[in-house]
Amino acid sequence: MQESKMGDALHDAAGKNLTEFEYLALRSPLNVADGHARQALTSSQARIIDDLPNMFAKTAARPPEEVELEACRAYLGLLGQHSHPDGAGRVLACYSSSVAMEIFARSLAKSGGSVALIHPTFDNIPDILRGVGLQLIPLEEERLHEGDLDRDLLNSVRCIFVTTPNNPTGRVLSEERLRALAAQCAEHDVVLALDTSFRGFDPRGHYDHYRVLENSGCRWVVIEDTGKLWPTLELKIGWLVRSDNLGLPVAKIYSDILLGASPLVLALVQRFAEDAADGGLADLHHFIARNRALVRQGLSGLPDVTFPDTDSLSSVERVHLGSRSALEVWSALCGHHVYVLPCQKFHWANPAEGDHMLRIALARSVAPLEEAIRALRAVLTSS
Ligand code: EGV
Repeated sequence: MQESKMGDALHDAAGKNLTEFEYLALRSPLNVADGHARQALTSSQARIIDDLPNMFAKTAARPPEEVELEACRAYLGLLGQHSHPDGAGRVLACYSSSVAMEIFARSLAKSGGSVALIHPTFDNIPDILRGVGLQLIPLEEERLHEGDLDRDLLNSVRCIFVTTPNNPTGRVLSEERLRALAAQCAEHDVVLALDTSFRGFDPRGHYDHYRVLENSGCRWVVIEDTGKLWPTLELKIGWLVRSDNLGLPVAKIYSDILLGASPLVLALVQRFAEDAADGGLADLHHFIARNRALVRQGLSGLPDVTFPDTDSLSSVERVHLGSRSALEVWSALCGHHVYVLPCQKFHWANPAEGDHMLRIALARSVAPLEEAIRALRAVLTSS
């Protein structure tokens, strides 16, 4: 009886997408599942939040396009993206990067076709792309970093979609590889789409992507996201940035969905970006590095437990469990009210590849992270 109940629960769990796993975690203080920032505000960030009523009044008195332009410049400037366009219609502010992605996907789907999508990656990307009727071809992360793509692949797709730094691996597309990839996309008239939602955490992703993209002459979009960096209770912006020659009706489809993002949220993003430029980003990098060390040390010495993403600077950390089942460990942890993310669904074309891995969120306050890791250690010791 007990065994079959457990079997049913695991069967139910196996059908969930990553975000559905994240929903389960939202009500627990020991939520290390989602990749959103949930650590405490720093003292300078808390001062910005204290100033919200004042910001509201000031922002209400300004032209919205000016608020939007300044927020975008502050954020993209912080991350080294100095050559970003800021002309009308080239940067579209959305409520979230998933909304930006949906708008891009719908504009691409109007004329059908296939997309080569990085594998593994967060599963709402394949779900959004498939949801508008596009066919997907997995592009192995390893393959992408090795060298040029197959001409046959480039001839068979309308778009190459790359998450950099990738989620969950943290792997960053180098400037040299981006330049070569953009040249190949230009040659084959393939749209190059980048999702850079995690770039804030990794200085290797702070070279000026827009200079490389603009110089390549390829058709491109970049989806930028402020939502992973700062604990702003889901007040965030996803920007859809595009090349002049994109040739897809993104602005039209944007108009179907949004009039615009909130100027108050844009002003908040600007203030957080300025604070980050003033030392906050370096502090955040130290904070994440410390939490990563805490996870690795907290699980050290356990037989067959390893950390596959040796060089990752991202705000998530994968743990390989050896022969242990990720779903069983996930389920045992739920019993301790600790929520992690099993990795199957990141491997959207071959979920079994994620059978023995968990993802731990690092953008959390130290005390709950330590408590979650103690529980994980106990579960792994007895399994
Ligand atoms: C992460 C979830 C969706 C996404 C979580 C994420 N958003 N499904 N629209 O933001 O790594 O946990 O990216």
